[in-house]
Amino acid sequence: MSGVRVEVLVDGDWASGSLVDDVRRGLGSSPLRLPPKWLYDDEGSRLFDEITRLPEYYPTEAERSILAARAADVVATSGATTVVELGSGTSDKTRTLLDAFAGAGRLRRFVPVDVSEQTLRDAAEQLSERYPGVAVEAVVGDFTLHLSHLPANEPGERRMVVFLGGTIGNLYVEERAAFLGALADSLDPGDTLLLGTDLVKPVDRLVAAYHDPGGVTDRFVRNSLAVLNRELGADFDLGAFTYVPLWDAHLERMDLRLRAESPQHVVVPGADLELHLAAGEEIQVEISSKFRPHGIRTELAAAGFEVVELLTDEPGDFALTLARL
Ligand code: AVJ
Repeated sequence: MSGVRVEVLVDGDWASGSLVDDVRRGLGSSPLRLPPKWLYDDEGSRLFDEITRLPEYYPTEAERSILAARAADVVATSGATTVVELGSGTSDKTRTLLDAFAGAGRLRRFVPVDVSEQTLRDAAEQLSERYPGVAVEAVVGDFTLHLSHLPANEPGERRMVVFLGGTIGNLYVEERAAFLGALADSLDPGDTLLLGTDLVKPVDRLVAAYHDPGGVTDRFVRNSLAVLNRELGADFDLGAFTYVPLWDAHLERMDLRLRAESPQHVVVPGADLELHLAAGEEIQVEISSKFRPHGIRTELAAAGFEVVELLTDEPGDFALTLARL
């Protein structure tokens, strides 16, 4: 018998429901923006995977190196027996952490949470085989909406929520506060959060990480328009836009945009929307916030978390923070 259980909290159709609301809200007002969640259809997920292997894109390797060096330590300090992973995807990097848990004989349950049902099911089966005796309770859901559905602690046990890759940087500062607050509400005292955040660094390296010469990141960001064409019957001309990766020095975030090079008239029938873009007008497709240790501590403290360990890789490019409620 397989030790996998899957709970489905979102509609099986990837783009159903909130895509329309998100597009109405984001493209129905100015400045124009699209939530980054919609970058990850099958093609987007494939392109993102390619990004993580680009030499310029340092965060994946940096985070992996911290996990490789410190996972055993994190496991011991957390005292957790359940690991919940938000936005788990293939749970690739998480294996290092789960191996350390399993090696310490501590892992009872793994709860991967992701919106991509098929990726999640495949990962859950593989993980269940790799860790026999561990209950894999996958949740197909949106981690910004479904935190209250996480499985409860058994008496005397603790959970650790892991949120890796720097994905929290996709959220605006007020969204981050709401997310961390909701997470704190769904956890018990003693539960921990392991949070990956990319760190502020010289602008040339930041921009290079989002502007690879082979144009993979360009295709990834541009794919958002292809998603709207396919899912909502829109008629965006993908070639009429230029990819613009900006470093916003004031807000300390990468700001990834698509700029219309000439006036564009676009219809989005599925969202009952008509757009008139002026030449030079931009759509913000993703932000990727960069952090400083002090800011990480402050934002976590505001939600009620206390930082236990703030670990960085050797060059100080990326941070993994273990915080306890
Ligand atoms: C998956 C959100 C962490 O912000 O670096 C990479 C996404 N976008 N290149 C990031 C991304 C363009 C990535 N996160």
